[in-house]
Amino acid sequence: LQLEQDLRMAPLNDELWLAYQPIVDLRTDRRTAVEGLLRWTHPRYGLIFPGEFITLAEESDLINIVGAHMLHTAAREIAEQAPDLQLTVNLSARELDDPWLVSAIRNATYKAGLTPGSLCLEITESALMRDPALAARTLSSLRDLGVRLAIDDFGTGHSSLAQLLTLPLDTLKIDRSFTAGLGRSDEATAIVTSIIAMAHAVDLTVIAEGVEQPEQLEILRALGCDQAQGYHLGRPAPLAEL
Ligand code: G
Ligand code: G
Ligand code: MN
Ligand code: NA
Repeated sequence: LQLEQDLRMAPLNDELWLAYQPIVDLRTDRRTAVEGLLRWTHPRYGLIFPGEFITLAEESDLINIVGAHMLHTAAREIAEQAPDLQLTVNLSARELDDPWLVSAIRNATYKAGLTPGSLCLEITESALMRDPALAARTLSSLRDLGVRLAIDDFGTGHSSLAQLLTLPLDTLKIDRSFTAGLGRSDEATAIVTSIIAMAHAVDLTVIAEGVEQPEQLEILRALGCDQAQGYHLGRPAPLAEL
């Protein structure tokens, strides 16, 4: 409860900041985007990762406060320091269900001077499947605004693939558990191969997450994966360090 109160004050106390992780195009070997990831420097406990506070924030409207702050900060930093890079940010289920989401995104990009086309929103399968009809409407409005939409951690949910593919998505991010098995497990390699084929058949861009080894990158390249992200390509860091 104390942590929740601290988190509520964190944006006002300037304790939240963003680490950015590069996403690399496998055809050009160039960095095309960065994923913004929240960090909290707590005055007493030091650096806290989102794994330890996002779930707490999602239990209340706190996630909307934290998410809005995150979006404004990221949009401003990218517009000012790296306008050629795409920015991708994570949305939790509660943010997706917020009736003000579309106008909040419109305002944040406008205020920062970031074209909506430079922003991609990552949403997990489970967040999309909480209320698929509502998700479909929200995604269409976001699409109309010009932002890009990605499905995050793909392969970990239990959603109906047919239903997912009816949504207006641009990108599919293969969960790092599959990337980890590349070259080691025939099963993982087969799954990644078929995810890429399926995604390309419906014109989705594919990003492999969690690339830690050069061998994994070479396999992904050979399989025709479009982009990759992971410690081998760059760890999350403040924008100035990238
Ligand atoms: O950076 P790290 O690996 O600790 O992130 C852990 C999880 O927290 C990831 O699943 C990531 O999607 C999530 N996360 C990071 N930043 C944000 C954010 O700004 N909003 C939301 N909703 N989730 C985030
Ligand atoms: O759930 P989501 O995909 O948004 O989570 C992103 C998180 O994955 C980031 O917090 C980042 O720290 C973590 N991450 C990024 N690259 C790697 C990697 O190569 N290996 C592992 N284990 N985690 C990674
Ligand atoms: Mn993500
Ligand atoms: Na992910």
